[in-house]
Amino acid sequence: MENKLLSESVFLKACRCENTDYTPIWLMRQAGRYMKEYQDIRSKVPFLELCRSPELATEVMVTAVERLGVDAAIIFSDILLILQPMGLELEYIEGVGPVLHNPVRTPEQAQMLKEVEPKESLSYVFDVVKSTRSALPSGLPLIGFSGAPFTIASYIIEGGSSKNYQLTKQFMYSHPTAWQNLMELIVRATVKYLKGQVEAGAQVLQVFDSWVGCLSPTDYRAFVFPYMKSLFGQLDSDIPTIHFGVSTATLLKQQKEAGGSVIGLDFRVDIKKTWQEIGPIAVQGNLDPCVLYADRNTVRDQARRILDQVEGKNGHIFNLGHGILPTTPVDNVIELVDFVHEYSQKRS
Ligand code: 1CP
Repeated sequence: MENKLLSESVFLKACRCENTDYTPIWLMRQAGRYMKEYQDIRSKVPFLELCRSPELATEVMVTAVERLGVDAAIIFSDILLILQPMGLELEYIEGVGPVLHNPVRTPEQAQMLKEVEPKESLSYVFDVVKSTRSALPSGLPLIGFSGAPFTIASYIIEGGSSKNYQLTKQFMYSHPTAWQNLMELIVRATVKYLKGQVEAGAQVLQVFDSWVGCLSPTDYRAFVFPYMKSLFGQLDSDIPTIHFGVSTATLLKQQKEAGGSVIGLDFRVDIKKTWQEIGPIAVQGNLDPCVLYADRNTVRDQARRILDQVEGKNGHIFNLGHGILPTTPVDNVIELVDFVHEYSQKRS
C-alpha cells in the first residue's frame, strides 16, 4: 500500500492535476551517462551487468536524485531488456549503442519470438525496483517504465537504432497480420512487466514511445493506436501513467485518447498552445535538452519562459523534451532544478 507521504508528494499531486506548492521536476535519463559517478561505475561494469545488479542500479539512481534534488526517481534500467526473454540477442556496443544480432525481418521469424513471463526472466528488474524503493526517501515517488509497442517493435525489426524506420514500416505495411501478432505479443509482455514493477514498489509508470513520431496520424491510428489503448486499458487506473513520445505534435490527441494520465510533450511544441489544444490532462515537458549546454542565465531564461507560459496551471511536471545528452554539464542540470523550484514557488 502506498503511504500518505508518497500520495501527497508534489509529483503525484501534479500527475492528478491537483494544486501544488511548486512545480515538480525530474529529468529523463537523469541518472545516466553525463554524471561522473555513473561513468566511474560504468568503467568497471558493463551496462547489462549494471542493470542486473540491484545494489549498483540503486546506487546510480539514488546518487543522481540526491545530487540533483529532483521530485521523482526512475529505476535504473533500459527499455530493451524485455527483448532478451523474447529470444533476441541484445548487446550494447561501446560507441555504437544497442544492437540485436538476430533481428526479425519476416513473419516466420516473428512467429519464433517467445512469450515473456517477466516474473521468471525479468525478476532482476523487480529486484532493482524493490531495492531502489527502499533506498529512496520515503516521500519520493519511484517511476517504473517500459518501451511502447511501436518503439520496441522498431528495435526488434531494425536490429538497433534507425534514421527512417524503413524496415519497420516495410514489415508493418507488407505483413499486417504478422504486425498485429507482434504488437499483441509486446503488449502482453509489457502489461505483465509494468504490473510487476508496481507490485515491486513503483508509484508511477512511464511508457516511452520514443520513435513513434515517424508515423503519420493515419498510420498511427491503424498500426499503433489499438495496441496503446489495450496496453493502458489493462493497467491499474489508480497508478498514474506517463505517455511519452518524441516528434509527436501531430499524434498528441490520439496519444491522449489511447491512454495515460500525463502526456509527454517534446521541445518542438509550444507548451501553452499544445496544452490548450489537447485539453484537460496533466503534461510533462518540455525544455530542449540542448539548452543545458548554454550558460546559466540562458538555462534560467528558457526555463522561465516555459513556466511563464504555463502560468502555474495545475498538472504541469517540468522535464526536458527528451533525455539528457551524454556530455551535459551537471552544474547546469542542478541550476535548472533549483530554478524551477524557486521560480514556481514564488508564482503560486
Ligand atoms: O536515468 C537514466 O539514464 C536511467 C534510465 C534509462 C531510461 C529511462 C536508461 C538507461 N534508458 C532509458 C530508456 C531508453 N532506452 C529509451 C527511452 C528514452 C529515450 O527516448 O531517450 C530508449 C530509446 C532506450 C534505448 C537505448 N538504450 C539507447 C538509445 C539508442 C537509440 O536508438 O538512440 C541507448 C544508448 C541505451 C543504453 C542506455 N540506457 C540507459 C543508459 C544510461 C544507457 C547508456 C549505456 C552506457 O553506455 O553506459
